[in-house]
Amino acid sequence: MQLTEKIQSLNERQLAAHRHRFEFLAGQLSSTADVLAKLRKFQVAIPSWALGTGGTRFGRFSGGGEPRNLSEKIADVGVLHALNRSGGSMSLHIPWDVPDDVEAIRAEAGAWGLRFDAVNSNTFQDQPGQPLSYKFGSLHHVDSAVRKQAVRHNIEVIRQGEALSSKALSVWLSDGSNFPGQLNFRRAFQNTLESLQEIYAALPADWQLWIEYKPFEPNFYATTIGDWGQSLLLANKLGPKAATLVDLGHHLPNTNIEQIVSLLLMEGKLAGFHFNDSKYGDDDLTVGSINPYQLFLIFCELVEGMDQRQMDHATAIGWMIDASHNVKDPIEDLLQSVEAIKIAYAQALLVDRPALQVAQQENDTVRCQEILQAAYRTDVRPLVAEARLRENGALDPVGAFRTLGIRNELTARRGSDAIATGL
Ligand SMILES: [Mn+2]
Repeated sequence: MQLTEKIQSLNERQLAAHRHRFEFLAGQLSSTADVLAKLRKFQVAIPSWALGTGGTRFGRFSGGGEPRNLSEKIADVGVLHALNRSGGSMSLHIPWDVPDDVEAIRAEAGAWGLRFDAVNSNTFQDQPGQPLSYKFGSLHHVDSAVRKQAVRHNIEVIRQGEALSSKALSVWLSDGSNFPGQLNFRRAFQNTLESLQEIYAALPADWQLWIEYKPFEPNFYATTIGDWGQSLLLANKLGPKAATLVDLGHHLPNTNIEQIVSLLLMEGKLAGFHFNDSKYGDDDLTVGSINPYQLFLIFCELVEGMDQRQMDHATAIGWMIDASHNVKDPIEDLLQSVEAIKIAYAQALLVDRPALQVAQQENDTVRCQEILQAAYRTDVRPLVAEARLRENGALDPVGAFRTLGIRNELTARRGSDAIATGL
């Protein structure tokens, strides 16, 4: 039996209970059809680097059956997408996932109904045989020869992405300094700008350059693109094809990320998202596992800001997960992450915006909170499940993954000591 048939037969067993929950919820809402249509369209790109067990600098504990090459990573995302019908694209990391045979890789992805989202360059590590080292940075390096090498790599990544019909290059730099006095901030910024200008010039007409920021790690004194202001400064100087990418884990504790999102959207400079969750730093935990309320508030700003600019929620910006799983099955973790994103999105769609606007205008702070939290405290899971059902996905993706014994099957095929490439 094919996977989709197995999913359907599991769904049949759960259908009556689901119908009951869904109809109870739909009876309370005025916008069910609209929310369902938006949920069905909404897709989140799965990163090729999140399909194996992650680890920390202290150790890594593999789970078995990890994908050993790009084809197997595509198959894992294909399974995930078949289960939740919301992971219809992949974001590749170059050079971790360079396709040997582009046509074959395109065909494999196509067979699972997947496309390729933004490609990610990597100048935070040295690769075997690389002439010059990135130990002291890449695009900001004091030595122009190192900068040139890093620029060439990024242009090469664009070419790889073009072959896969990607439309964006995502750049995250680890460039920075560990000690005061190590670097001239202004010169580092200028070097970065000039390097990015060369990369920008190599972008195809319909491509974008997404600039990610991060306050610390691996450098612990200063990061050359340390926050959204520095990223936006670069994006504005580069031009209309450049924008700022927000990684939820790349903020200092208690940063008001929803406000950042609101203003970047206002400026037309929000490239997209790397979703994850964190307690302290760049913890890369399952989306919505620590602070689902913050995720909801971010989606409130996204929905409000995108509607203001008449942007298509599903396609106008990049939606990606950037997480790492140390103790969970990576596919289960990703299923949970996508679910958390869709729940937050659905809740944000339920906010009574006209009423909120009136309450804001009247400085009725109590009413404002009531309106937001009425949406947040609505259990939208039956709505998200119904959207999935209508796309022939599983009513309960994690449950289906377990009941169908998918990990055991993968482990039997790939081995219990298979280790994902690239991490
Ligand atoms: Mn990221």
